[in-house]
Amino acid sequence: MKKSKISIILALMTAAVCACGSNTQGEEAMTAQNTETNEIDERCPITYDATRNNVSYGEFTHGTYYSETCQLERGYSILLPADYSQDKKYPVLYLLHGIFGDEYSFSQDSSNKIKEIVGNMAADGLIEETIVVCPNMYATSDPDQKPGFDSESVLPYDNFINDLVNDLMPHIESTYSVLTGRDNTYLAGFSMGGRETIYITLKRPELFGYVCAISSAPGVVPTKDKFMSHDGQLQESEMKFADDAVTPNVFIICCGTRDSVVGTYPKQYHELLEQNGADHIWYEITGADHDNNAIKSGLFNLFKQIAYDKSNNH
Ligand code: FER
Repeated sequence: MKKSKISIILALMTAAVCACGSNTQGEEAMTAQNTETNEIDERCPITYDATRNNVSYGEFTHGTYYSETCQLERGYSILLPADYSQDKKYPVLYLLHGIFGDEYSFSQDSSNKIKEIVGNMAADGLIEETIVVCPNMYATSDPDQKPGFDSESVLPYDNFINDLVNDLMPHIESTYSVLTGRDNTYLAGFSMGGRETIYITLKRPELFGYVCAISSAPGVVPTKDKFMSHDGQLQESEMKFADDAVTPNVFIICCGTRDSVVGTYPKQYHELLEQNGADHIWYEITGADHDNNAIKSGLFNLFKQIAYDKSNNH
């Protein structure tokens, strides 16, 4: 056979294998290999952030709730599983955006692959089908107030703990068919959302069993960076759980090694938590900047730890 013919046949065979979707032996082997341990994978494996043609993914929709905290009607995006049904109950992940973001930051950026990661991991039976709620984290009662790099302009982010706990979570729990309690309630955030994730987790650890703070912004403790001076939500010695507190089953702090925005602040949080005896997992994503590589990694590893912990401990 001529060389050109052979290469055409090879190309067709490769295309046929690729078109088969996820149920190739290779991917199944990868699934088993990657997810039966609780080891961290620095990068979200391709098999989890890829669109598979045999999986139905959920879609984001938008909802509103009345916030007593802000005295305003406020919005959120929500990712319901494709076959969401009132006859089932689902765990919920609250996912917090970065500075200048809003409830559309995650839902309108298809590159973060949230739908795919959650859908693929559920399709493989690793995690339960999970609802993802993306709030607007700027909890102000003044509709004209805008975020910025000064103490007053970031206060509404620090106020989000009140809006989340007192207004949004009760709304979600009474509106959707959700499992409640800390083992079914997860919290994650990126950058400014990572900072608030750490703060909320330390303040209210009884509410969230599984937590991941990705590329967290400075300001949990006092510091000055290239953007502003931070008064600090907590003193360094307070960066821990209360002595008698129940603590998260999984608390991940992670960051890219090339983060050009928050630099080594996440590592500093890790070191403070370690010094103060607060249990957590710390890892770095080699080569990742302040970007979706870090987000995909954090979300994948959060769900992987949830899968492992729930099948081994809970
Ligand atoms: C800061 C550095 C980074 C800061 C916020 C950020 C409020 C947030 C970045 C992001 O959300 O992407 O000093 O102060």
